[in-house]
Amino acid sequence: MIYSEKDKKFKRYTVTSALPYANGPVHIGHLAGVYVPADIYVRYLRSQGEEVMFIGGSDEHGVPITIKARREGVTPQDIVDRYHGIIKESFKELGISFDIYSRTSSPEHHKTAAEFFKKLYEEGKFVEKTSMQYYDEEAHQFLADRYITGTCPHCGNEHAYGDQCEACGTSLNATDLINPKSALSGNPPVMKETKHWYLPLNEDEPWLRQWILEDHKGDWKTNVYGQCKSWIDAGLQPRAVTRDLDWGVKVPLEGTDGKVLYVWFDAPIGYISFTKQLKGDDWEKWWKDQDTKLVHFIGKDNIVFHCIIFPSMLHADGSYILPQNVPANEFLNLEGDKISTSRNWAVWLHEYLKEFPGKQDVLRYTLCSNAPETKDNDFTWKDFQLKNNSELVAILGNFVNRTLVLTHKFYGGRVPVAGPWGELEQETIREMAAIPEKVGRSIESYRFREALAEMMNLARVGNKYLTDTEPWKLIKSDSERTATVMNLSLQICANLAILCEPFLPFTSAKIRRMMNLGANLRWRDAGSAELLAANMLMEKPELLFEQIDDATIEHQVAKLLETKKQNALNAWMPAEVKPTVAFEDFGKMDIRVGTVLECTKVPKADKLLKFLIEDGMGTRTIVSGIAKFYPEPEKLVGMQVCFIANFAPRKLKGVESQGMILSAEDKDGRLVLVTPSQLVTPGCNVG
Ligand code: B3M
Ligand code: ZN
Repeated sequence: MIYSEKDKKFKRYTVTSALPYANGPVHIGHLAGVYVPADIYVRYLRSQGEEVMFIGGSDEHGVPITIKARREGVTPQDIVDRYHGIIKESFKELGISFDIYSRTSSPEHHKTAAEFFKKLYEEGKFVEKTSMQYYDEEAHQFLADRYITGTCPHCGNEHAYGDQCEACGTSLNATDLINPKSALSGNPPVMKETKHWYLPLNEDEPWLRQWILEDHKGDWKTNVYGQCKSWIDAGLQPRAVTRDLDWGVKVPLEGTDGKVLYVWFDAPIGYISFTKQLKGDDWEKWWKDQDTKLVHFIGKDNIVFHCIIFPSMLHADGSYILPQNVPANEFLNLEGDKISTSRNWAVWLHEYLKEFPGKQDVLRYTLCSNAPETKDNDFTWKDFQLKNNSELVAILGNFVNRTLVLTHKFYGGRVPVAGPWGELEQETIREMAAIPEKVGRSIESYRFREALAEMMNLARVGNKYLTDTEPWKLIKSDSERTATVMNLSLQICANLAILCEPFLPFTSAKIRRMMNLGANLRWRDAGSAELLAANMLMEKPELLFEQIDDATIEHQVAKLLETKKQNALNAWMPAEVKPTVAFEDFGKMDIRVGTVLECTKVPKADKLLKFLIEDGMGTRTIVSGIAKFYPEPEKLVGMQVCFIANFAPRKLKGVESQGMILSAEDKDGRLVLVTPSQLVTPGCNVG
């Protein structure tokens, strides 16, 4: 029974999840924002016996993919083949239960997207416009925004892109950039005329206003509704749906070589073309029947595309339904910092799966309970450990395990016959019976954190019941009542198997296996205390969850710290040049070359090396703080170094140092001795 749809009962559900760009693997931000909630939703609907189709796939077009390919010296197809494979496999392993996971580089998709465009073109739904755009004369190519760099007019950053300055976050037009340069040839681009097709969104404003701001007031999430409202209130502009680029769906018109559909035009059509791949001739009812409920799961950066542009495309065609809801989440941060692919600041799904085998549900649980539903949220490894140890292990795992262990101990694994329910049992059953509807209502309103917490409450009810009745003691005094207690506890376990399935499918399958439940128990059965017949045999219990220890967590945190260090190195810049000095001032420094005669560690000083230097006039002792970088000082003997010969002598750890040896400090803080490129006479001057 669907709990929330008072006005309309839908016959079937088309559920889509944003198509990740195939230019990198999937990380926890994608999962928490889109795929985990979408999967919970569809698993729940299936358990409700609803007819559901869950669509996913890779978005394989767009400029970032062509740029990455160029950088690596491979084709865009190579890039998307690589990441499509990784993404598809890792989703599957996490139990994201797509009915199809396809890709937009497939011929079927190209055909569907081209036909969609063609139809709108033939019906005069586009506006044709010529405009001046940047062109690279050496590469013979129009330049997409990302292919132009230049100086940001707002902050002066010299590496701003044609669509955005990443230093100050301002969104730009390519023509705003000062000193624009082509990323292809490095040359300044020229302006050249080009023709494109535009979707006249300005004409869609009245019906969009009615449909989103009136009809869906109160049922779309406030973040989604708010973004749409500010777009519409600001006035919608015609939007180009073609680009000068050679990677993408070719514009299906004569004389349009070198033009493709804009990636945001073709990608959402992917939802439709994948449906055709999956359903064949039967595809239309999933997109054109008013009794189908269409729901798009996306991240917040995709709101305008799914709430305004794609609906306008569907509306222009005229034969499609529009989404009933577009539940978009905010962003998930990682350890207090924005997740970033380019800075490698992420927990990558495929790596997690390798490092935490069998722990898919722990990640699903953590991401759902922490999902950024109403505001940005933070993932920390400490919290991951806490959620596992004090919730999954201590509450859910503990209840199911205690129940099954006692059943084996007392009854050889068979469900005991219950006597009449007492007052405590009736109260417990009442609490249990109320939970499925609470969980269902929350899921249907896209409040997945709340839904998960309600599901866990059932395990809490179970634990409390065991604590109140203490069957491990009761068995000595009242075996009949103990049988009742154990029967009801087992019934609660069976209920948990049903209710946890959308969130924790692997755990649900494990409970079902241990309890011989089979797959036919569905949502409609939940809430009942008669799911298990007396004498049914339970398998030997295994732990549902294991403790995660501090060392495991520390290892993950250390990995992130290493990334931070690497990023700092990558961001390294030479120090600013000091104020000018006069030639005479430089001449005051007496820099010379000397040959190392002896080199030893200074006792009780980890940083210091003591050099004995042949300086042409005799020998001198110099102490230098580079011991950490030269662990075998004896190997320096015979080498020539540069030193300041007129440096005032000073005592270091009891040794008098008569000069200063020159070394270069590299970006990682390493000190490296400066040495002449050929052997020279000791004592000669450097200048
Ligand atoms: N490829 C954008 C993104 O990952 C995107 C979604 C397409 S959904 C049709 O942010
Ligand atoms: Zn800027």
